[in-house]
Amino acid sequence: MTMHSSSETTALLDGIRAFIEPASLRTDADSALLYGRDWTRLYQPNPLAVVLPGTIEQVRQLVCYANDHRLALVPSGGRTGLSGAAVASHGELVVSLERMNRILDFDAVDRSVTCQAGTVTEALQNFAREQGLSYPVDFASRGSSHIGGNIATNAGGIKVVRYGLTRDWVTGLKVVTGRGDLLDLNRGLIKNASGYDLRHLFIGSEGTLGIIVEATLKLTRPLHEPNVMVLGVPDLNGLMAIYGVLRGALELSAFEFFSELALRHVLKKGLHRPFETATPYYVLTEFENPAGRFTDQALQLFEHCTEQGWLVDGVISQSEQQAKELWRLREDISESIAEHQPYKNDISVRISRVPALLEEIDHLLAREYPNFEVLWYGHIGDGNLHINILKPAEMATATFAENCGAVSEHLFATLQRHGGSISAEHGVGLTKKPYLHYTRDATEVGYLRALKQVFDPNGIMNPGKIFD
Ligand code: S2G
Ligand code: ZN
Repeated sequence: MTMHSSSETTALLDGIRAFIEPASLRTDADSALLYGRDWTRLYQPNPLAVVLPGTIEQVRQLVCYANDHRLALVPSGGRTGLSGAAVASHGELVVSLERMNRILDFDAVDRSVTCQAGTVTEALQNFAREQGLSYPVDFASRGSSHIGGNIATNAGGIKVVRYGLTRDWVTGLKVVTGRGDLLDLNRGLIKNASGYDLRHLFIGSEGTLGIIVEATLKLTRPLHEPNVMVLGVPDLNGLMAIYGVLRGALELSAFEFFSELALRHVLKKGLHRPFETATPYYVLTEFENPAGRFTDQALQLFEHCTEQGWLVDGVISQSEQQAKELWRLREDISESIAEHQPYKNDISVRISRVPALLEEIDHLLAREYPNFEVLWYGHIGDGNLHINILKPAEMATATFAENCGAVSEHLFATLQRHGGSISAEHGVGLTKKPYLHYTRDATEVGYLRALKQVFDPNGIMNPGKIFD
């Protein structure tokens, strides 16, 4: 896909105006900046224009038009992504689903909700709560992210240890393929053994196979009186030992960790320490505790882990308000460091490999990043680490990205030895594309390309994302 001359641009836009109302086609600079990028700040947004379809039929017309004119499309949700998958920097047409944001159907017997792709995640969570149920996939960007984008990246977040990922909650999907065909996949069925399940191809496809326009999602019962514990951990060795003890006795819904360095950035924003002691690492865990039935057990486990030297201090929430405040120590990390333009790693290994991996990369990062501030945090309970290197204020972004990219080669080679993934939940997009081979071998990438050819034969769907 190439950039367009001004006469080509005029002709292309006039063609779109034939089936999209003027107010839903934006060519102004502010819209280009707002809709032309996600939360990454490594790429200069430069879309041809931004179009906001209101119906599935308009989405289909856009895809057919794009095929006829070999016009690249970048599907756009809440643009909270961190790998550049929603970046339009080469004259692509951004297709924003934000106008298609309605909840269309709910069935209490099925415990199922159908919504348009542009539904904000938090709006769906609130709707489920109003029905006495829960949509349990949760993360800090819930107020901005769209369900369509959550599905396109198979979003994970903070409750994966109990509820799994977005993939586990999608029971139906309507997509417009890169050919312009509308597929109505699985239609909310629990069982459907009628051949390949194409739904699961689109989940995590990052807009490269087609555009998700509607989703049917399962709901579940809400957590009963969850309690939050934050534990002070002296070293990485104890982390997974604590996890093993707690998960064996309590119904955990979260097992997160973060370093003292990460905590200090959150504290700068006005939050308070969970307890007096400052420790190198912290665990934040959440467990169901109806009527305080498990409080004594949790305290006994706390004592046991303390006797083993795995933790040195801790606090258990005494109220819903305190639980929320403790969660902010973990959830506010990302926002509190954004000003430092962090180079983000989002890696995963099997849980059993976490201790060995932590040991190896701790040494690697200390050796390779002696002068950079490295923050550790993430969903350690499902094997997912977020390692963020903060850009020194005086260092140019390009120089910093080059330095970190070089270290990433070492990090991903280590990860490969542990059978891990270079991207646990943030997707590949643009930022992790150069490193895909550490996780998917050439044969497998060949199959990915073959599938892309089936669904998007003219290569108009989000070209350049995941692989070239
Ligand atoms: C998290 C949010 C994005 C980031 O905090 O779990 O997935 O900054 C992240 O890494
Ligand atoms: Zn995360």
